[in-house]
Amino acid sequence: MSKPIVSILMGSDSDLVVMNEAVKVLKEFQIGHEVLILSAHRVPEETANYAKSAVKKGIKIIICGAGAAAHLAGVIAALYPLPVIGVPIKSSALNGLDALFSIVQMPPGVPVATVGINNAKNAGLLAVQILATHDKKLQGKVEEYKNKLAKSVSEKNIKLQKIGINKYLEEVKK
Ligand code: RP5
Repeated sequence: MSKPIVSILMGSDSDLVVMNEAVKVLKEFQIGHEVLILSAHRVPEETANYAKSAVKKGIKIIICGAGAAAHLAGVIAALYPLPVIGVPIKSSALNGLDALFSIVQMPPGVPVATVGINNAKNAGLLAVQILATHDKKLQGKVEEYKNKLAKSVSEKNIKLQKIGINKYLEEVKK
């Protein structure tokens, strides 16, 4: 894998299963990346140092996943000048709504592009799309990905019309 240009950060190793969906996307599109556990609350200085040194290391986008009082993405965005994508993680009694509000409600001037609760896959795809704005080859791969997505829906429709709702439901349940 090439030099990391996207970072995937998360507040705890308990976020890893969710955040691995972003890792999978970056692997699929062959984007160099690094994965680290950093916490705005538990290791604040290390987190700040990472944000301050990321540009020098060649990092172009940082994806941050955190649950509960999720401040990781906001703290990174306060110190890092390039795009930050936040993934709210469902890890507390409030089912991720706490993390969603903590990540999305940034003050004007410090944006965090926030995806849906636990939707690390979309965070990975958004990072790829941002990189594709200045990379024609990558843009082609994103177009190919979207065509495949559309094709899979068409195939589902063909099947649904062919076998009917009841049989389709049986197959989906399997
Ligand atoms: C957050 O608290 C983490 O991002 C994680 O989602 C949650 C729970 O962390 P652990 O207690 O499992 O380490 O900071």
